[in-house]
Amino acid sequence: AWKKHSAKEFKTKDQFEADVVRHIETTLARSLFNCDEAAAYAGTALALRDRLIIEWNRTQQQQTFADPKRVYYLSLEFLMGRALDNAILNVGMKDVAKQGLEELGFRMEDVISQERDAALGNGGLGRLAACFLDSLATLNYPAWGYALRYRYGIFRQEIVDGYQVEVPDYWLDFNPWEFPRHDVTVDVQFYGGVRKYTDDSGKQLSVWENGEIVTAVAYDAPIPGYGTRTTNNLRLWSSKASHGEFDFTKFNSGEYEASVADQQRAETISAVLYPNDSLDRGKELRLKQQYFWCAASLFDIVRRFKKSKKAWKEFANQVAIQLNDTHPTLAIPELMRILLDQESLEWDEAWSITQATFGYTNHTVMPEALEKWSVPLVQHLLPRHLQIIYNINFHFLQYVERNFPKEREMLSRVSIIEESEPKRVRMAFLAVIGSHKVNGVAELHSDLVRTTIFKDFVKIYGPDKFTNVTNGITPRRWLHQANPRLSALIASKLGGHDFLRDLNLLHKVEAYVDDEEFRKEFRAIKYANKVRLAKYTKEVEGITVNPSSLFDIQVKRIHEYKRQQLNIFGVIHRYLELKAMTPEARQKVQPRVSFFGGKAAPGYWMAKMVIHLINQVGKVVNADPDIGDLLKVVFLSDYNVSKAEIITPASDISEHISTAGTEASGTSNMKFVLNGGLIIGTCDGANIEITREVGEDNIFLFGNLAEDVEDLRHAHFYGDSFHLDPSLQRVFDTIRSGTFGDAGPFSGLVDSIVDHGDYYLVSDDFKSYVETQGLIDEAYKDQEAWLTRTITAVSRMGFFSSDRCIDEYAEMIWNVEPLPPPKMN
Ligand code: 26V
Repeated sequence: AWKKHSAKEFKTKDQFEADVVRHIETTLARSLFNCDEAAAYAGTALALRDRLIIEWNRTQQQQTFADPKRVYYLSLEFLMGRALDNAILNVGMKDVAKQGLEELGFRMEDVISQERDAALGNGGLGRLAACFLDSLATLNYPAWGYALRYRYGIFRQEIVDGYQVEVPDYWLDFNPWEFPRHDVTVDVQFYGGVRKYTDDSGKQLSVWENGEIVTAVAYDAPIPGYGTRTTNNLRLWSSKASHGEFDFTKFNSGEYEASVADQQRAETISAVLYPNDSLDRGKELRLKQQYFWCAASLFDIVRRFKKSKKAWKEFANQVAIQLNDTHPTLAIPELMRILLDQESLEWDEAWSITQATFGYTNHTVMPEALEKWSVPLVQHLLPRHLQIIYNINFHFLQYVERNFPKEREMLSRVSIIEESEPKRVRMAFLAVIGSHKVNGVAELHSDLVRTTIFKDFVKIYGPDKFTNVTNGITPRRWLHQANPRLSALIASKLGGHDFLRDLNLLHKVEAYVDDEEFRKEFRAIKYANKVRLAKYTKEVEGITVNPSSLFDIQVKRIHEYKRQQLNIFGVIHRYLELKAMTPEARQKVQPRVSFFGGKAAPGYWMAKMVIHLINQVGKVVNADPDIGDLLKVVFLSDYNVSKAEIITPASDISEHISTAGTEASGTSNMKFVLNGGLIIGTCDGANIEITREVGEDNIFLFGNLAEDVEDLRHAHFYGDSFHLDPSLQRVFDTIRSGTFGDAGPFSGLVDSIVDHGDYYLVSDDFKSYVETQGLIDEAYKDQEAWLTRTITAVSRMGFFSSDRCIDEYAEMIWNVEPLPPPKMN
């Protein structure tokens, strides 16, 4: 009943065309006669935006009027990618736009690819947030995202001499999707001090004062749902000096330079996305970003709540705030500060409101990624918040002491304050204590959360506070948009595109697994997608690959725990085996292309050396006349969301091979299977649930299990002398001999395994990895059986929609209901 028929309302292709032309000629002041693809993109985006804005405004009016409980998703990262294609799809104008553009002499694909990615994120955590916004709008939940408007998103990656070089990503040149709200500002304070005073009624209060003020300015972006008029809001905060252009007092007294410097210092806060996704370096600017964003968002949320004139006890019935990892944890003491110092609530009432409001999602159990801020730094930057944190800790520890009088050692283990030198605030503990629910992102991960990092807290609060919500992906972008032909094939059999809103309907595809016509088209689609990637690879990386080869793809951030090194060692092993074969033996070999892609954090040496090794191996292997098409190695530079849309549908096999227990979920694993590829993977993250859904025959699992990791690590240090599989030894010898260029840069990689305990268990899993790749080669030769497996797997992927995931959050964590979309008239 909530379906809309916007294509009709949005009139005809002629009107669409007229709008595009009008925008090109007036808004952009360009002539149609020298209209290039960039101008065509701009005109199209602006024309579409006009339609979008109407639904957006109505949705917001509707939400203001109905005043339902809203969800606020606080995430420092939203890896949105391109907006145009998604907006066209979601407002139901695909055909109109395509035809209109054709008449103007443009191909839709070319126009769409003019847009720069909005790359405000590092990897999985940021892309998950973007999928969630899509699902929240599609399911008609009243929801806002809050983040920072970074001037620079994640860096662009260039490969120079086989090494990663980072180039700034200035993405705001032309961004038709954001709307500055110069009237929506919040003044945010830093530094200063706390003064205690007694009010008229004799109550003791605190005030934080004499700090430095920076102004947050709101920029809004519309988030259209698919097949609904609901268009939600993503609000990004930009920082500027509180006195506007420059400080007039300073300016008038001749300190022009100082006033400009002040201005720049303020703008630095939202200048750049931190390109790390694991190592926490505790930089002051990062803490400033976090507080700036939390304070502005909380002020905005509280302002909206206060308009409704409801009592404070209603706050958590009107507001659900989800913390995407610990990055927004300062929102907890900030809400306490507002309730205590500005609204004069008593501690207990303020605390119960706060706890009922927040939910916290954990995305990693790896110790080096858990945020801990030094107490002196917090004291300096946020003196009032430190007091509140100490108070929260005091109340919490008292509770623990009362309930577990015999376990005094527990107190120091669970304290928010780590007794190190200097002392540090454990943000994850603060997030757990200040939230009513804590969730992990896949079953194994949520189990590890409960049994490792938050074990004591399960005992303290009981098991119900901890839950699992397995991640998902939006089928709009990751099926329909990335793989339109597969989406069309499925639609032709299922009688329409309803599966894009209810992905469980995919199960009906399984009925066609033996349908010859269906199989033929399914196979042709996969081949076409491989041809497209081959073409891209030739154009961009200058490497020729044969689309009939098995396409093996590993694209994700480069990290030791994700084990791209295991993959490239396996590739080297394959190369050595091929070299040792007779020409006759080579005839029987399954040709393969190994694709890699992903960014390394700029300061992460090991990750950068992995990139270098991949490129060096590629140079040698790709030029070896003995090898020809039997093996090619490609590093796809600057992996991002829009490139993922080309890469994902082209895989036969994708690699998700993290050390068991280290990858919280993974989401690209879901994308690849949904697009008709199979997985080689470890028993880690969501791979386990994917196996349960698609069946053990339709996935290639290998390697040690999470439960054995600790013992294996121990054995590396204390066991009998370290012994390497001979084939891995041979790989290392080959690297050391200089076959892939100067071995110097690679010594760290090899030594980390041979001399430094092989923390990620590459040596333990190597043999089983190589054997499993052998099974894949054999299985791939039976193309019919392979096709059956891929079709079966696709039909069983319904569970991994982010729509399912968002419904689970809504029910188990937020207690929110959808709001019927606005009526149009
Ligand atoms: C941590 C840190 C630490 C301090 C420096 C900046 C920074 C930035 C991001 C992070 C978060 C790391 C956690 C993360 O990205 N986890 C990934 O989340 C995905 C979505 O749940 C999941 O699929 C991946 O398995 C998980 O690695």
